[in-house]
Amino acid sequence: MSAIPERIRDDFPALAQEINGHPLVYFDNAATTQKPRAVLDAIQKYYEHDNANVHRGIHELSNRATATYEGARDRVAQFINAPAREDIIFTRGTTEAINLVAATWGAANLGAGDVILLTELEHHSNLVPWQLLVERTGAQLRFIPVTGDEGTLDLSVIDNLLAGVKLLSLTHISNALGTLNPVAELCAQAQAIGAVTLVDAAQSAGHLPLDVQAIGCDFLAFSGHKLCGPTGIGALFARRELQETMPPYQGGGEMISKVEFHKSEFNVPPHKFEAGTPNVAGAAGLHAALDYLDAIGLDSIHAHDTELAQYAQEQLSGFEGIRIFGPAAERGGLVSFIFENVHALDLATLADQQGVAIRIGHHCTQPLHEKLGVPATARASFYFYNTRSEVDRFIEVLQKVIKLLK
Ligand code: C6P
Repeated sequence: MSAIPERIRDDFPALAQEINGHPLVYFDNAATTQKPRAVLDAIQKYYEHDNANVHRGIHELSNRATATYEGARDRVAQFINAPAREDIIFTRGTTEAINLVAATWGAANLGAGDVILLTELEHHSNLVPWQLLVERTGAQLRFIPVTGDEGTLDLSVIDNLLAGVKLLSLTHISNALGTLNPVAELCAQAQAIGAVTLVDAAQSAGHLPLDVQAIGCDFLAFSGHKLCGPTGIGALFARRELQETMPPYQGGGEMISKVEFHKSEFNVPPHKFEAGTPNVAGAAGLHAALDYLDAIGLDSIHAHDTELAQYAQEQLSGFEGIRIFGPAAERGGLVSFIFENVHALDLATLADQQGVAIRIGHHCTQPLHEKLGVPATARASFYFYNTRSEVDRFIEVLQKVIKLLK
């Protein structure tokens, strides 16, 4: 097991607390991650020293705020190896990024009968925006099926599924099952037939090295809060050629170059897609988070997370009456499960009483859960600050809880 937690655990003030008289075991990292001091300090420093509005004033503070915001754009571009800083549009997170693509590129390019190919693994954020677009345009949805509890994509009929597809939009890592999808291969196949591609990297950004040029996608979305950054900021990578063809998302300040009473001219991309005062403090925090993660190393983080998931899966498989979901290999750092005759809500509530934080429910993948035939699963999701002894504690708590509930 890697020595990462030993080195960095003290950087996270929230992890040092007790919950219900027990040391916190935070295994809800797929929902949101805890924040290191470097991120908290960057946000505080911004508000204490540099706070102003961006792109407007000629005064010192406004220049500093602009430098903070635009510096974060450079940092995001570098983090995902985008060809240019202009490829990065700041959003509130993954959800807004995907809605932006649906409302702009989708509305301008998809019409009646056009096919949008998704997978059965998708989070509601990569499903509902397309359903809304289908209602407006008459386009249609098609799904790459999952094989079963192991949650891998059934790619045996991918050529048939790709026929006539205009957009392929899929998750990189499933938040519900942990499946790591072969996004580069699928994007290449989709692009070979002229389709545009979007990768939902909400669960992969900050968890493994991301390279949009190696993946070869046209769009990629992620959230800052899932990689040690603050809530309310995320990014959309959008290839510049596509941005040029996309109508604006929202109207307002910042996104215009000239406004008359009856019409307006728009700012150049990516500013055209960033109406209103942006989340500068969020950008400062995101920048600090990316620096923090790169100093540890994304390869090491991925190895650590998947090792913990593997270990947890092994320990869980010793329980009687357990059903474990997700693939054995090619996976992210989480494990989902249910117990026969045990309500997931009872399980999570009793675990919380012992200081163990896990998530239960459909994890915003209701259709997937329907397909698996379960209303809810329990999910333990790991990050680089979690330890093997926390997994041991989690297993010990589960043993107690299951005994109590059965
Ligand atoms: N999944 C989870 O507990 P936002 O809310 O915009 O930051 O991220 C949305 C989102 C999109 N795609 C995937 C694959 C996700 O996992 C998420 C967020 C959280 O699994 C909250 S439901």
